[in-house]
Amino acid sequence: MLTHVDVMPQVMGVLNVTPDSFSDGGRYVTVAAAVDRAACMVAEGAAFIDVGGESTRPGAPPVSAAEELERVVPVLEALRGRFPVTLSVDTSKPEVMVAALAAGASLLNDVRALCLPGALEVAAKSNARICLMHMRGEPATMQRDPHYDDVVAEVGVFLAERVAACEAAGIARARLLVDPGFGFGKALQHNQSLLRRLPVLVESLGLPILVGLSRKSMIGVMLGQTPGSVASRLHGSLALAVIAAWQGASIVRVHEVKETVEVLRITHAVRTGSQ
Ligand code: 7PJ
Repeated sequence: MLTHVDVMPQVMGVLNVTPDSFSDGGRYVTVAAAVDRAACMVAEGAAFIDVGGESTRPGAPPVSAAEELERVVPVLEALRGRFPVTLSVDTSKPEVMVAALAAGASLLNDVRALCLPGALEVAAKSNARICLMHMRGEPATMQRDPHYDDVVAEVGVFLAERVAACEAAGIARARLLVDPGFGFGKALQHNQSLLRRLPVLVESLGLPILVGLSRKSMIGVMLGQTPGSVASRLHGSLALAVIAAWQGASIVRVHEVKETVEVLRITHAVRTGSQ
């Protein structure tokens, strides 16, 4: 039987179209530049392009739906049909979901797991795939001393509840992905526990797991880097991608596609004894 473990994880390339995103803010703000960046990520092996117009970095200010729409819709329209990839939109707002679906997105990647009013209904009316992510709190305050008694159990219960809510709304399980939400209301020890015990979530939820670890501050913490310096997080990001793949993640969301594809190919070859 072919299980998720026998398949090499797919890579989702991050395409931020926010002027304020913490790691590559402002670089891909024009549509042409965003298309070029997407073309590069596709050539490097990305199976998904995740277009995001709301920065969810810790402390980021909220963005209006109008502003988010203005950022993501032209980029999705320009990418639609152009590359053999799944276009994803990183949003929580139902209005943005509707417009993004119309503009060519076929994956709704929601860090708020369809919790905003109306989001579940929009998702149910579409045929899109959906990524349900766990977040504790809101970006503005989520990193202020987060507490869990058992982070893996609590994240698992939350995700199972959101999966159940989706199924109750008529969304087939086959459309769902789940994500423990690394760095979203989690201290280093929580992120480490989630990664160390990822197989528990793989088993208990029985759905493909997407992980976002690329350039996250947990790397800076473990390496003792100055807060805010993201330039030298590549090797840490790759180490975490390898661990996540080994632990059963199905999709890895990253900024550096080429390097990630290489380390995932090696991980997969060792894991399965193939070439
Ligand atoms: C994630 C995300 C993540 C999913 C961001 C960043 C912050 N979506 N959107 N999972 N992170 N599904 O890229 O560091 O971890 S935005």
